[in-house]
Amino acid sequence: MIKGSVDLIQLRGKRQSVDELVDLAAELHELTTRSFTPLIVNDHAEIARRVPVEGVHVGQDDDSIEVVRRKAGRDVVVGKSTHSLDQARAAQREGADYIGFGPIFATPTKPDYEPIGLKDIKQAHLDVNLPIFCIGGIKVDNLEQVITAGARRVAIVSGLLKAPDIAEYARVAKRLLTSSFDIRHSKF
Ligand code: TZP
Repeated sequence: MIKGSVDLIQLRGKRQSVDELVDLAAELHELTTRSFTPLIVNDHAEIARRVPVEGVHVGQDDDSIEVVRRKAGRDVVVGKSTHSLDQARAAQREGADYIGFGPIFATPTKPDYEPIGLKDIKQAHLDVNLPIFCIGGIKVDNLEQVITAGARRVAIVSGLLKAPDIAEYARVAKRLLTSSFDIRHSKF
């Protein structure tokens, strides 16, 4: 992923203990800092106390943003998962630095969540003045649809992890996102 120039990496280990995640985060952080890639840990703010990761990401049922900041004990980026326009607006009011927005499509990585589809992506960008990462079932093959629906940033899990060449997959995804941005902001 680093070779493919992803913009940030999230460490997500639903089955690991906090101690295991601390070890993993420490090992990963040595790699990510070399390329100035921010490393965000999922769910557990206490990891940010023990490892100099750049951020913590929490879900709707996890600690509040305020508690995350207190537990981290230092200035970290805090992101929040949102699954509707209401939750997206609430996360901004709560003080999130960025939000995840999805699942856009059905995905085995988050099987218990109803996909929200493409329809609210544009409105989310109008209502929420934060970086918005569309997530859920996004692959290189459907990325153009997601971009056309208004997405500027995406988070990809299984698409990347299952790619035969992860670096190349990341490069292709980035190219699609950047070229659409260039076209939208072109004067011609
Ligand atoms: N939150 C909403 S969907 C999702 C998370 C963590 C999973 C995304 O994984 P994938 O494999 O890219 O669909």
